[in-house]
Amino acid sequence: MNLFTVPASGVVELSGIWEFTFVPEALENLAVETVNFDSLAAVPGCFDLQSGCFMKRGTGLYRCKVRCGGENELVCHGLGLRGVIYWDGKQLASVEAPFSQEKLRFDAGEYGIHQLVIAVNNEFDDSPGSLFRRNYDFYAHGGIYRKVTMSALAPLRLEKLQVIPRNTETGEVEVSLEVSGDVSAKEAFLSWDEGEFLETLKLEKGVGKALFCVPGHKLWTPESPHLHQLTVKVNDQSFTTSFGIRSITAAQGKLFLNGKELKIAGINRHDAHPDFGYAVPDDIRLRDLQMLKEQGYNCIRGCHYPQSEDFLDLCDRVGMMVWEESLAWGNRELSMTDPLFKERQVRETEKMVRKSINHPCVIMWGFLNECSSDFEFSRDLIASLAAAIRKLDTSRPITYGSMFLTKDVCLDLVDVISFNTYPCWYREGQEQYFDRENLLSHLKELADFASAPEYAEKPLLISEIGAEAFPGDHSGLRWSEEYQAELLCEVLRHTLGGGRYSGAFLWQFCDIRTYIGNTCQHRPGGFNRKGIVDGSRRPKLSFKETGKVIKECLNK
Ligand code: ADA
Repeated sequence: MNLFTVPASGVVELSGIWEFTFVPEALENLAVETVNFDSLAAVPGCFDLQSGCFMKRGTGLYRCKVRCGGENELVCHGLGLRGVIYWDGKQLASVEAPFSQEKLRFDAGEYGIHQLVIAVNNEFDDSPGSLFRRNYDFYAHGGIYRKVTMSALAPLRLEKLQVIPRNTETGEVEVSLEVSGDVSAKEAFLSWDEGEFLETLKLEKGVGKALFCVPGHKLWTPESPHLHQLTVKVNDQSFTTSFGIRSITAAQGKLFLNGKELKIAGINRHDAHPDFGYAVPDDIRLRDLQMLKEQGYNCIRGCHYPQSEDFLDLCDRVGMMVWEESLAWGNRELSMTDPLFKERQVRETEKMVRKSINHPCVIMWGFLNECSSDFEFSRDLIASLAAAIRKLDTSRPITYGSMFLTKDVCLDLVDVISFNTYPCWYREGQEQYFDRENLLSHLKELADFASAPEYAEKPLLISEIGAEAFPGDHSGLRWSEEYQAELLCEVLRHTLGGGRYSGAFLWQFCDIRTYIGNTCQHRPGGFNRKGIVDGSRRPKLSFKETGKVIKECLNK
């Protein structure tokens, strides 16, 4: 059994091989004390990729030992589909939302060796309030997707340390600090980029907010992703965050990054891998980003759930912009009008914004991918999510991927119009070869629609578009690498080449595991094969071909 020790200060990652067992029962029926841990599993990891419980639904129980005592904080950076955390056999907390970062503070008891059990269940919840329904077109894995960390709580607890860039010319940023516990300190001391603690922030009951100019500031851009660091010291405790100075705005029908028009050469990326599920190692994430950067891609849509902090750190550092969105997929009236669904959507969307607000790579917030935005009944939830985000952050535009295109009745509620559309794939008849005219007339129809006075001020993006391709099929027909490459290249030429569009997010980076037989069409072998690389990241023709077009269009 792994034994981890929580240090006196700092954080310990509980990553490694834990004791494990799989049981077919649901979480409610579990008696953890009688469970026989007869196997091993990796944390992070998806248990339903392991032999023994491969592709099975039920509960995976993970156990490790932790040496610590007193008040502690445990952060579970994301699991799925739901979990319960036990400390020395007693239930501490439950995790309701997949991919969501859950923080819990608790009294670990006397200093010594304790037992931590995390029970993770991957059975489907078909109720209207469910966040991960069985018809979603990405596999509902069971496992501890992301790292689990622990730290000992000091007398002063950090609740919030936010840095929002306000002026790219002067390097002005807005710093918000909130601490709890011993809140007697009247000020916090600030140090930029490991310099001296020269500036102070007034605190009242542990809360303070003020504007500062970052000395010698440099802008964050995808080409030169400069990061700054802020350390705040309160009493003898200090807290550090990195941030970037850049602005992102939507105006006059365009997107602007640091005041310059921005064209999005984007791609949708599931943080998934056939061998690791959603527990994608950082090494692979970094290679994915490097591959995309080399082809000139500048933005990822993190479909369709909040991204891990580790991934966003990588994007900050390599200079890859991100559209981050909360978890949802194709939700219809039953969910869209369900009070529990709304409560969860608002809570999880707010959590995402708080988690990611300091990351300069995140340039847009999204939610509710392909919901029923063609009906008035969806307006309440969409408006509530937009309002919840704007309350926390007004420095980034808001959008959602609409599949209802010209029939959408909610586009006025967001800042950017984003269309998910599949011309030459789902929409038309059964043309065997790529029909360029068909694609272009469809893109033109959407652009004309978005040029009407009520939408003309909002930037227009294609947020999904694509075609499946079997690696090795060079027939030139549908499902071939050529067909996919021709379609995607034409989309980029059109959306990056001037005109109404601010660019496109192709669907998608890599082939992903989904289901063979559910409501989704055409998923041979249980994979969505619209990737420009396959699941193992082997490039298809479109990978390099789209890269050439991006470089031509963006003059790289
Ligand atoms: C939708 C959806 C994606 C994926 C895609 C497809 O637009 O948003 O998640 O399922 O279609 O491949 O059909």
